[in-house]
Amino acid sequence: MDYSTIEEFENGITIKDVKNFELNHIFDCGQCFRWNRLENGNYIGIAFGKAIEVEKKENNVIIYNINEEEFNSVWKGYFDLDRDYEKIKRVLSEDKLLKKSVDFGYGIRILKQEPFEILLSFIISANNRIPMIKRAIENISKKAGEKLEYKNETFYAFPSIERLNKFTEQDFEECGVGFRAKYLKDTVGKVYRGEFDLNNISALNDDECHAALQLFMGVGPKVADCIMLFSMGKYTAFPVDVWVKKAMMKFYVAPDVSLKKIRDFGRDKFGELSGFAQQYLFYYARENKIQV
Ligand code: 8HG
Repeated sequence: MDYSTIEEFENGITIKDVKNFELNHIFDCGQCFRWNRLENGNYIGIAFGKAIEVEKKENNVIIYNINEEEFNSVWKGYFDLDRDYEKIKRVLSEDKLLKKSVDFGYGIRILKQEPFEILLSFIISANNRIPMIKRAIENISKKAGEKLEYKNETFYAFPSIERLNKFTEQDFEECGVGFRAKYLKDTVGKVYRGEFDLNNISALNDDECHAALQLFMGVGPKVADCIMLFSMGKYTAFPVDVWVKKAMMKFYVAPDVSLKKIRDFGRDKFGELSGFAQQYLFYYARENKIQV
């Protein structure tokens, strides 16, 4: 467990003595698209139908707009606070090549996000850039999501399956998703009609889950890895995008190795901790714009 106690106050909670928790590492490491930094360094994000604000003050983390009960039922799991990241970092740092990335992103935690939102978000992510992905998800939420008020500002929750099932391909296109509109339309329909059940997929073992996710249109091995890692708690996932490929080439493998081989290599090397290793590598490579 990476904190000591919770204290509730009028419009939020304080998590005391938090370890391995840095706002920019968590929210800017590529795993989420609905968190934005404010000028004072706090972040505001939308998840689970709420707008919440997070502040780090010395060793405490303050979450505004939730109470202790909501923390226990939703946010503790979302921030993966029951996990000891010290231990993960210790094991991964035994690899001197990986240690550099772990030291760089020492406050990363893997968020446990909502499967339906993450499924659509990472379909949008394919061959896309993070600012564009964020904008498209924001547009989709504005178009069909529930209005949320926080600090006299309006935010929009990610839309429900029912609301999104009413979207035409053109509705998606208007949100800036490009050629992925037809994949999104098809995917929402499959989930809405119950042809594909995300709870069932999530209950499969890691390899079966990875295969099952790829039955959705627009989901290949990389996107499936992201979905299972960021929303289903499956940590043998090892998503290989351009940045992870560069990092792996820099540290471990030859330039002509295929994405599939890089994935296999990473999973063999990092085992149950593959997903974590991948996140430290992604953040390090992208923030430092590494070249190989
Ligand atoms: O966290 C991520 N890990 C990996 N491996 N790839 C990611 C993450 N987040 C993210 O957006 N991507 C992909 O990288 C999506 C898109 O193809 C590209 C944007 O930099």
